[in-house]
Amino acid sequence: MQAVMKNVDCIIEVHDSRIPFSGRNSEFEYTIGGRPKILILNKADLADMSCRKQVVDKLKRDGCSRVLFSDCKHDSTNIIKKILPSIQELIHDAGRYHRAENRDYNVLVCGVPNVGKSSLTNAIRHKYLRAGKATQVGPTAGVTRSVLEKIRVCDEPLTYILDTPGVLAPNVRNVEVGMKLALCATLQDHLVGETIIADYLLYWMNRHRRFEYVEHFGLKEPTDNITELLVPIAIHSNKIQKIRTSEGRYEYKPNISQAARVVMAAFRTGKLGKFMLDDDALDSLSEPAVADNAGDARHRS
Ligand SMILES: Nc1nc2c(ncn2[C@@H]2O[C@H](COP(=O)(O)OP(=O)(O)O)[C@@H](O)[C@H]2O)c(=O)[nH]1
Ligand SMILES: [Mg+2]
Repeated sequence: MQAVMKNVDCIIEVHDSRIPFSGRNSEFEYTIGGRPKILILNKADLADMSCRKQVVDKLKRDGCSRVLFSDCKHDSTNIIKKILPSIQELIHDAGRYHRAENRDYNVLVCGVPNVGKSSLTNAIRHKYLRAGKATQVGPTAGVTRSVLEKIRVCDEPLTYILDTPGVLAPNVRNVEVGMKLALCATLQDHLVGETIIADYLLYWMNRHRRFEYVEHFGLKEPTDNITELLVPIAIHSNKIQKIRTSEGRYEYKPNISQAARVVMAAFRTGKLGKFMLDDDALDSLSEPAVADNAGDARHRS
């Protein structure tokens, strides 16, 4: 990525709207060397947008002056149309001193795996050229495998997007960040373990009093025991495994990891509602500077 950087006029960093802070790699700022950058928070269709303003304010404070939310699946807000003009304006304002003689624009799209870089490139290309998919899209982390694809997305002005595979390693500061990244499928599931990811989701939902899973999976009441959630799901969705015992008999057991995959799929397709997994980063901001008594009590609880 560093090698192609000299021909790049602008960077689109793509990340997942449900985790606007977790996993983004600040070291990357050194690599882009002051080039104009736009941050696209994708999968907005799956994100709880009620704290959108707080998210944008915090990102601005952290140095991301241009932030757009996108949804490549439906583009209900028609944001795809606004991305290219926004980039062209940024490039124009930045002066392109190092590539002023070139008439074409090169935009590098980057971000951690599976946040929708290829989907976004395809959506922009489709908007301007009415062309089909130029870059492969996949549900699992790490689908774009070749080193770099240069894709023409617009003729006037001639604009190319350089789509990278997930060469940016997510910045996993702590276990919780790792679990959020795994839940949003930016890490491959088997690296963390399906049951552990589902258990984190259950913990997160209970902590936030988000009990949509109770009704969705037909439970009687909330639970904080992952087995109590997964066993009925396995039985109900016929995820049963045949196991041979040491005495040579066969036993049938609920397949817990397949049930965990059902839970993750429900989360990842929005069936459990919309989420802002990074709201803890926002809470600390909205904390009053001088805590009143009620605030203290809230904090202790
Ligand atoms: N719900 C939703 N899914 C998306 C969106 N954009 C991409 N996806 C899905 O996310 C997965 C990864 O997309 P892809 O473009 O391959 O990600 P990349 O690895 O960053 O290039 C695919 O299954 C896409 O269909 C979006 O805005 N909303
Ligand atoms: Mg890709």
